Amino acid sequence: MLTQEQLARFHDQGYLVVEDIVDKPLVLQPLINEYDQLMLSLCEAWVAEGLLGRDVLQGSFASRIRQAYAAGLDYFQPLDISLPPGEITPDVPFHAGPAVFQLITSDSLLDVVEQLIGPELTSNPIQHIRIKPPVNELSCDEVRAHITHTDWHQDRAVTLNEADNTTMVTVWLAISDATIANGCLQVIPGSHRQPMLRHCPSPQLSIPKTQFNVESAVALPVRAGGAVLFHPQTIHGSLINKTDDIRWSFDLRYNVTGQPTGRPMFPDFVVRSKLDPESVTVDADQWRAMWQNTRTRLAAEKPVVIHRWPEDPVYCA
Ligand SMILES: O=C(O)CCC(=O)C(=O)O
Ligand SMILES: [Fe+2]
Repeated sequence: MLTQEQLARFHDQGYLVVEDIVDKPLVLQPLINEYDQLMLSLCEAWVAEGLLGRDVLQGSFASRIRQAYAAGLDYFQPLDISLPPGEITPDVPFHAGPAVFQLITSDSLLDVVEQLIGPELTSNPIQHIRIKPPVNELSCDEVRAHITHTDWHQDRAVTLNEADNTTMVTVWLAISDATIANGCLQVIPGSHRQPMLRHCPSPQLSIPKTQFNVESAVALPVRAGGAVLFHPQTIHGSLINKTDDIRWSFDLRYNVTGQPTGRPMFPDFVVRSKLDPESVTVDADQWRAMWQNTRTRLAAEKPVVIHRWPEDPVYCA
């Protein structure tokens, strides 16, 4: 639970670092184990196809990630906890496993989120895994925000405009210790007080640095099992991973139940409710089925659009 002082700091600054927000043996370790198995099976398939050498099967989780990246294999989408934007195929991989469900619905985490936005809580479908290899192993044209550093943006801008007034919070959870050296999050304190700024769509969704005072940025190291919580208008990004190990985080979001999620084509679900406790989804299989059904439906529909920002050659120059 947060102290009054922490709550006041969140509302004043637009962010808060909370160490040990989830239980290590009960929540973090099962998650790490689940991903270890998943990455091993991906690598086994790639070995069988001749895309990776057998030695990858002896290595660690981190070395498998790095070897997959080096071989040009996409480890990201099969590990991600969302469908991708754009064209959805009936077999596009994603991961909605039981340990991830346990994380999203973890009581200690929801207790904190409840203190920030109240007891009617929905898991917002804008949620990702980010496993960042060392920058010196990335190809020089790598721009993807789930692989390299993330440019400055507000999370409000990754929703459709239906959610412009939705009360929501982002929970950025460190799975490995996040440090200044390996690419922790950085924020602009107090920036949640301004409205959403215009964003540019490429090479990553971002706010031009001319639009805010980048000098006031604060880097937010946090240990594994801890989180950075922030407001949807807080300007943030992440640093480059300058170490020789991976940097691993999840970003989850919650909104007040009944308000638009900003990604209506993807499934949300109630994680906590005082008004209607029966409405809470408690079954991990049911949650996975929601995503599977969504994939089937979207495979027959137009490509998924996740933001509203056109390229503007003057503003975005
Ligand atoms: O981890 C990162 O690189 C950035 C994550 C982010 O933008 C978010 O959690 O909203
Ligand atoms: Fe973000």
